[in-house]
Formats: sequence, structure tokens, C-alpha cells
Amino acid sequence: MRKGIARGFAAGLVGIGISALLGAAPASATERGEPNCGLDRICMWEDTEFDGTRYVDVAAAASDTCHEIDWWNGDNEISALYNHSRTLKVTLYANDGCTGAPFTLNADSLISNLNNFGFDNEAESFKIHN
Ligand SMILES: [Ca+2]
Ligand SMILES: [Ca+2]
Ligand SMILES: [Ca+2]
Repeated sequence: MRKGIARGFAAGLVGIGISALLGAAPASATERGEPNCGLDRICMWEDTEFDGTRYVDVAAAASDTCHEIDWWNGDNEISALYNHSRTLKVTLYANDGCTGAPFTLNADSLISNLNNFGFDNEAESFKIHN
């Protein structure tokens, strides 16, 4: 479900302000440090570079369960994710109920900008599996 543009616009302004404070030079991954996501957990963020609201922070356990991303707090907003499981994969789905286009992330992997994979602000549900 698509939500209001005003909210996204406001978040964008906040992002610009933070970037300005940090200076012009983009920080490397090591300078920024690890995204804030515990071992054996799967985390997803509203904004690129693991920024904004961390809408998803769940324990990694393999199952057929479809995990819903909340329709207001996360659907079609996820822009970065960290699969901090050493062994399990995560598959995002473009629609609710683990339907629609899938996107799978391998174990122990992270993506700072889902736009690079054509999946920015698309995910609405996910599965954790082997
Ligand atoms: Ca987003
Ligand atoms: Ca979607
Ligand atoms: Ca959802």
C-alpha cells in the first residue's frame, strides 16, 4: 500500500540535514562501523545506509512462516537490510503474504541501498530460510 508523500518528504529533509552535519566526504563502511543489528538477527531500515527507523529486528530462525512487515511501519519503505545470521537466508517479497516479486539475501550479508537491486521501498513481507 502506498502512503502519504508528505511523510517521505519530511524524512528526506532530515536525511539531508544529517548528511550536511557529517560533512561532504562519504564515510566508508568501516568508518561508519557495523549496522546496529545483533548477531543471529535480521534487521531492516527505512532509509539507505542503515538509517532512519529500524522497522524490522527479528531473531533469525528458519521456518515456512511468512513474517509481515507492518503496513504502516515498514511496508514499501525498506531501503537497507542486514542479515546477521551466519547460516540462514532472507527472502523479501514485494507484496503482503510473501507474494509478489522475491529478492533473496544470503547469510551474513548486508545491503546499504536496495535501490541498487531494484528493490527499494518494495518489501512488504519476508521469510527466513536455509
Ligand atoms: Ca525507504
Ligand atoms: Ca510492495
Ligand atoms: Ca506487510
